[in-house]
Amino acid sequence: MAPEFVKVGKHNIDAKEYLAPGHTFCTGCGEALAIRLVCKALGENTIIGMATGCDEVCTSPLPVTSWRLPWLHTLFENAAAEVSGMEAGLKAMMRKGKAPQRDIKFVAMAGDGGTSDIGLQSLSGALERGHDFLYVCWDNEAYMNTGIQRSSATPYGASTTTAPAGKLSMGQQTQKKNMVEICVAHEIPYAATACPSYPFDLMNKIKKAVEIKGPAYVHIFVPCPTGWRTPSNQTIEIGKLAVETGVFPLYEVENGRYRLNVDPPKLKPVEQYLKPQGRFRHLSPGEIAEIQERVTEGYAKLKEKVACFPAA
Ligand SMILES: Cc1ncc(C[n+]2csc(CCOP(=O)(O)OP(=O)(O)O)c2C)c(N)n1
Ligand code: SF4
Ligand SMILES: [Mg+2]
Repeated sequence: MAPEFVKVGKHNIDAKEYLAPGHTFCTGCGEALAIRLVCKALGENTIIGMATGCDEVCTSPLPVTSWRLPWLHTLFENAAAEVSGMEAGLKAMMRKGKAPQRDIKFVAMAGDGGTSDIGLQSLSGALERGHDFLYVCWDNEAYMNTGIQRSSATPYGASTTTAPAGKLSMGQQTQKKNMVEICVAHEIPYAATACPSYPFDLMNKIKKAVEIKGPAYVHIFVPCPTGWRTPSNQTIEIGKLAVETGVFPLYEVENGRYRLNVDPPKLKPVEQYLKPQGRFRHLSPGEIAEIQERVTEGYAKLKEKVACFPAA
């Protein structure tokens, strides 16, 4: 059946909801919103393999499920391996006439813990083998589902339950792992960042990523009111501040060529992003200045790449 669309400005959005109501995400969860938007961009003929995390636990409290797309839960370690197996297997069956010929979108999904720590090896393998699939990471910057433990995507200075701020520590002491650049280093055709505060940019990137032949990676920044200690009605605003301060730039890399999708004429001070969040509330002016310096430098480096290797 052909999908029905609703018109929002100049955008045609799939009218169907693929994430059914009744899930157990917290109020104001950025991850829930991102999943809903990603599924609208993917539409039918999609098969999803998903690692454990809030994405899985909140959508499939058996015997009920919120999934209206074919969906398989996998281990924490191997979402990319599972989906690459599905892609290779189903395509082989189609070649042998054992399955109907269809253009199927194969999508792996996992949180930042399942991506940048525990599933990194299987992601790297799938990218290197060149499977025709999309990998989506929900980055809420910690292991949220099990109680806000730090991951390698947790930013410097954030307080988590396993890197708590207190008299002896300022919270997370390492820098956030740059997953997009790790994926770009695999020379895949498409890698991008996105955030549900910019819903059309996010959906356009997902559509582009699944149309491109070969592996694609989209890293989605998802504010988490529970873990970041922010009011649940501030999720969209916090996502915008991350982009407007340069903390989380929106960009895409097509065959090694860079494009910035939102480039404010002047970045806002990073303090405007940090201050509303309880996880950063303990930071001293000196620590904030240190973070500012790093963000400014990181953004300048990204702009250099855009200038030296611009996307067409
Ligand atoms: C090998 C393994 N280790 C630990 C767990 C327990 N576990 C389940 S969900 C989760 C946290 C997931 O964090 P992340 O991938 O960032 O997703 P989020 O919940 O933050 O969305 C953990 C540690 C597990 N299921 N498997
Ligand atoms: S803990 Fe965070 S990511 Fe998980 S459901 Fe709640 S708000 Fe969403
Ligand atoms: Mg997480």
